[in-house]
Amino acid sequence: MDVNHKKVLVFGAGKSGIGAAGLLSGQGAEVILYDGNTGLDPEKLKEQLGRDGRTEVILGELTEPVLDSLAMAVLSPGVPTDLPVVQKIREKGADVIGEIELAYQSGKGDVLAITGTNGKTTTTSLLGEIMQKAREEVYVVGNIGNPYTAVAGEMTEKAVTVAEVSSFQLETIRSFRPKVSAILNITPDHLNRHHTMEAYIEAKENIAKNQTEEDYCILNYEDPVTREFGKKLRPKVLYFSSRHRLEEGIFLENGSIMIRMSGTEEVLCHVDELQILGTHNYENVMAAAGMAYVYGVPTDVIRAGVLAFRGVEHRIEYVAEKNGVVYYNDSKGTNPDAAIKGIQAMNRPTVLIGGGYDKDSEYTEWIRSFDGKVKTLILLGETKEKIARDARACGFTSYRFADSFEEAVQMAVEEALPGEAVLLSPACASWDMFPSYEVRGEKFKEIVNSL
Ligand code: UMA
Repeated sequence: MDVNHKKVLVFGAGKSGIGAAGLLSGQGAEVILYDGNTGLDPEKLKEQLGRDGRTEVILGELTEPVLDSLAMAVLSPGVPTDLPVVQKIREKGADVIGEIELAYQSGKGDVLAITGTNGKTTTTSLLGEIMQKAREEVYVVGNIGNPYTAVAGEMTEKAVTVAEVSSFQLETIRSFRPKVSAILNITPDHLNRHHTMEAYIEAKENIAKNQTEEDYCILNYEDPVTREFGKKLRPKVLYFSSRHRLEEGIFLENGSIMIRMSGTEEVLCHVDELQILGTHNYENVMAAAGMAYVYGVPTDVIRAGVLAFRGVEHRIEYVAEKNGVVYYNDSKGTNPDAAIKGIQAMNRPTVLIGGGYDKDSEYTEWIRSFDGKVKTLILLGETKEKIARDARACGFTSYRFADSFEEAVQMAVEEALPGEAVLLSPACASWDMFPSYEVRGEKFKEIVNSL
């Protein structure tokens, strides 16, 4: 849409909203930055908006005259699409899109996009590093923490955008069409927002909805949902597998990552050469490598990127060893499935810190994965009672409750003996206590480093 001289509402004054407001303002729109939280500081928001002094900031309620004046609304990822006020904006005839769609419409060049319940950030970072070795103009954006709208305005035709896209962001796309997409896996998450598993899967699968026969979609052969999805797709499909030798695709065989396509077979690397551990990470490597490969990056460049990659902050991150206890920060374990990977990576008795924002998750599989490794579970946040109930049902009673994050870490410090580990891997989002999992992880590291 040509937004010049049109009133556009940017819904949500977080990172995405600030990025979107700047982009729209540059395109001549009359921007209103809106946020439901009246506790925000309008002066600080104006500062964040920078050079643009024209954007109006509204906090709290939206009045009828404002609603009537809108030509378009751009939703931040965290804004549910079924909010009554969003419904109302639609009914009044304004175009409602998401921040990713706005950026896509405004950006240039090719997009390589990654979604999935777990592994998105690792795969996106790795693909970003590979692309930086292969191309001159590379942007790494999206759910990873850098809003796509913040850079869309500066792109040239040579740009390659590597985007991590969440189900929230994919719910509101319209023309977004990646040249190469990937769905890493789909397991239950964010069910309080999407309501049903079907709606969550549908949002994820949106990543490929505008792709054509010229494009590629990289899918996990070992995930029943994504394997099935590949059978009905318009774009070309390339599977990756950690368990099967594939006719065509990228797979793990005797510890080697193999690429097999168009009658040729190459060894990319051996997993012992990698700096990241665990089958879930080998899957992330295969997905990123597969994306780069079908995009035309030479195998030796992919190999160099993969071997140099050191992993992602807040993901089973080693923090420090204090008094013989090793501390790991897995704040990015924001759902039970991700947190299971955290436990699996532990090789010593572990004091685990869990609990947080309630996303309607089930915790029994996570508790079953403890496999005798978890000595004590320290619980906090909105979900603590619910997790304790699930733990009792699984016969695990070695848990304690903490009232604050600081208290939880302190309890873990007291419980852990030399030779043991403390792992922050909450299986829940951070939003009941922190603005993001990054802030939670930073806080953990700060406390541990000050011990
Ligand atoms: N808001 C309202 N009304 C609502 C909901 C939110 O006014 O009903 C306002 C809030 O008061 C707040 C603002 O919206 O001021 C926040 O918007 P946001 O939640 O979209 O946050 P951003 O800072 O824009 O961050 C978003 C993503 N956040 C979410 O999806 C919740 C970030 O992903 C992303 O990095 C960023 O855009 C840049 O693209 C974070 C995330 O937790 C890391 N993602 C989830 C996940 O990975 O599981 C999906």
